[in-house]
Amino acid sequence: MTTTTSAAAAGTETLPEHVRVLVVGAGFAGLGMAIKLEEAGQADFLVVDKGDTVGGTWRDNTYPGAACDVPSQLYSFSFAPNPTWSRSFSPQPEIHAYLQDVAQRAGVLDRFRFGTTVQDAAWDTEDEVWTVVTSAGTVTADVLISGSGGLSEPKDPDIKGIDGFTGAIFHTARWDHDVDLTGKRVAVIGTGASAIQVIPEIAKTVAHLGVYQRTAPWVMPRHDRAYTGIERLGFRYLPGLQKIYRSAIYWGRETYVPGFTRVPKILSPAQTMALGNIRKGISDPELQEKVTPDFQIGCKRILISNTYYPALAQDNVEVITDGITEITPTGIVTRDARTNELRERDIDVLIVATGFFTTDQPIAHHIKGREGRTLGDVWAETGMTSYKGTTAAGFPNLFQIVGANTGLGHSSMVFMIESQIAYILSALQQMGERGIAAVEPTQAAQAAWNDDLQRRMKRTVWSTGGCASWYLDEHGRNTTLWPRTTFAFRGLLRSFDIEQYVVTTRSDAPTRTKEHVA
Ligand code: N01
Repeated sequence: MTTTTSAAAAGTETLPEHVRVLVVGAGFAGLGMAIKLEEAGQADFLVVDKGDTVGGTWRDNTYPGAACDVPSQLYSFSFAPNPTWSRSFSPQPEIHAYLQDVAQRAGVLDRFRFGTTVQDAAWDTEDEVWTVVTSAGTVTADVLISGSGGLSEPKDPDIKGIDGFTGAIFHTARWDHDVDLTGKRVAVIGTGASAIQVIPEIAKTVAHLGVYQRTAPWVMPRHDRAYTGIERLGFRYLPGLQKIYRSAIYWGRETYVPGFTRVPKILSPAQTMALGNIRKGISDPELQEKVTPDFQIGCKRILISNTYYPALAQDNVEVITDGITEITPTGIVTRDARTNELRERDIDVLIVATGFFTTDQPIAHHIKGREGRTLGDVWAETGMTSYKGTTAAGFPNLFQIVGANTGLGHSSMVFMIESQIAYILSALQQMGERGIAAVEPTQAAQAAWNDDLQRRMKRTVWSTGGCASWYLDEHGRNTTLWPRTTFAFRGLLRSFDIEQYVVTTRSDAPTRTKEHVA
């Protein structure tokens, strides 16, 4: 094995030869992991990220109107409350600033390497380390933690002619701030969470906005407001106050779980409220009908906005539901489903709000396990699967934060992330105490975990609600969402269940023994 060089001691921009723990990604997951490693006295870690600051998706998504649709009292680290949130639902710049501030205060940034992209990671069965090739050099690590998440790689639509478009074109997650949209003819493809935030903002200044809607989303009112001066004083000087807000939001959101997972009828009042939101924002019956979804609420992510429908009702905005057949160098061609007639609309700027690679995480294609196959190869056969959303059979000492079936439609991903961090820390602690070189879940444990998940999926609204969504993979399996309460997830990941793992022990002697602890 290569000699261990403490990354903590390195403190330079070059990569050390070896670290105990390499973390990929500096979003909520990677940053939270780094802070908790530091707190646990496991300082020999390195975090690499392709961007130039911490923040992950909150660094990359800078489109106008970007904001969180989970209140920040809950969508923040439990160990780092922020008394300065300006509103109940924070805008993206505040969340990004919060993460930068948390990182600064934790004193961990000396072990972050920005502008460093992971190109390939392969498990070395002989030395029992990950060999990770990055754009800044190669590093080996005993443990590899992927915190790259499901929203890191934007997905462009595969539409004929799109590459030949000669105007400005960009994805919402890679907003081009150099393009001035004032007075321009702009098209937005997609009507998901990102689109409904950006549309009201740009509709204010563009000459014409074409909203290309393939599926109408359910959009509920957004109960967003600025915090009062008294509340902000309270957050600063009454430490318990933020905890009370956080708990109230947390438990309020947990009450949605049975509606999503067992009895979708419970969501009917939400559907009525969303229909009311359409009628409040749009008076034209034809437009109301166009934007009314034809599936059960909850089947796709429920969106929240008070400004989306009024924006669609503006004179300079057109909702286009005809399917796109082609993009020409200067416009978008659609086909009228009834008359079969083609129509081209000229545009200056094309904004794609078409989401991310969620069921086929790009990093999986760069991680090679014990048998030399990538996680992506394995998932191509099995769908995205893992044990507890965190570890994978055949991939020793690989931990994924926000892995398979850890996503939420109703609450804060930061809660799930902190649950996984605790599990990983417990694993590292047990590995250290017992002289364990490598752990990987047994095939049986992983299969049982996934069978249980898929059995639970059958009656969820995500499977029965009559929609196609990014929650489902190409085989129709839901490999993205967690179908239980978030506290159940936390309980299951409270401590590392080593009996479900194949363990390679490391003795002082050079020989190592493989044992199945169960
Ligand atoms: O992406 P999406 P997003 N032709 O996949 C359409 C998080 N997020 O970036 O529904 C035409 O939801 C597609 O149509 P359809 C959050 O987790 C959070 O908006 O598939 N249209 C859909 O309308 C969210 O769920 C916040 O028929 C095409 C849209 O593009 C996730 O990010 C804010 C198409 C994609 O919607 C992703 O949201 C923003 C094609 N070829 C985002 N391909 C918070 O506030 C796709 N579409 C926390």
